[in-house]
Amino acid sequence: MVGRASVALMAAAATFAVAGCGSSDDSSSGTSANGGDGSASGKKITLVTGVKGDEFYITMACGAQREADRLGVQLDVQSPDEFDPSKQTPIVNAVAAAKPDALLIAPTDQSALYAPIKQIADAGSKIVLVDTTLENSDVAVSQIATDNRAGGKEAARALADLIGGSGKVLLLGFRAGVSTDDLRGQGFREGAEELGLELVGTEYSDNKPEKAASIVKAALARDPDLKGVFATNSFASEGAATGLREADAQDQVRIVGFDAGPVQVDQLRQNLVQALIAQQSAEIGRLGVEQAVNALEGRAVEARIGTGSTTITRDNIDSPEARAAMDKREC
Ligand code: T6T
Repeated sequence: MVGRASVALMAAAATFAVAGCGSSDDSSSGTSANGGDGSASGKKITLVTGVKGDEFYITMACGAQREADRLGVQLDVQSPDEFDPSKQTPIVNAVAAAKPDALLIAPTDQSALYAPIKQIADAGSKIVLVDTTLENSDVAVSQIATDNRAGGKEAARALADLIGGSGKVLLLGFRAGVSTDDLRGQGFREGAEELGLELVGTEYSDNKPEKAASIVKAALARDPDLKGVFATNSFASEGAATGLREADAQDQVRIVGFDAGPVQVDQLRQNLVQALIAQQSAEIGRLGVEQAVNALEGRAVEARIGTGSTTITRDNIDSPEARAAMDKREC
């Protein structure tokens, strides 16, 4: 049983080196560059992301790696094959055995990851929650995330603009019980209500573009006068655009998607998606390492840091702000 579990873990836990992430101020001197006493220098930090191959997390890991290089700490990045607590938990359990000095993690469920993370905190590692959070975040010294509720509200505003102020809209989430998704949905519902949009339903795509495409086609069959979709992450947005194209409804239904990875930006250029709410992915990773090092050096730590978002449309897609907010496939 143990053997089978560890083989599965090796297959699932993609440890990727973020080599080549170095910034212009790379430091290999091993001394702390943040004015601290350098006691964190050489310490080991592990970052566990939500899923492998997702440009949001790749970009976040790049920001974390640049900061780790700058501060002279070691960073190891691990990612499950799927955005699923049952895939992420064994990785966290293996990290516990390795006893890192600090763990940065994006929990894939608000409650299921609590116990696995707590065991690491109880063993003395500093925990920083990045991107997603836990219902009970007392295990963490710091948490850093986009203001997802505000982002969801902004999505409602952008969608209302695109559909002329009124009409039927669908909320297409990626997984209930994930803090980012729950908060984006909450903000969207609040915004839609304030603006008088008619919400016809909330559905979840399980982080699978194919499922998002089917959901959108079924929603159109139920409500042929559907006017808008808010897709709460990159995979939901990608699939929603595919679904509308397959239903030949891309001229009738407008999409606002969260995240701005390469596929989403292409879809925006092709007018298959009309607005993207982009996160400061690299900055979330950078702040995560910064706060972990502060904790390791006994310095003041910020319990909660909110990062902003940038709304990208075809009007500003080539602006420096929009380009800076786009996620990358590699560092
Ligand atoms: O939207 C991001 C992230 O913020 C969310 O928690 C999970 O999905 C993404 O990684 C995008 O795919």
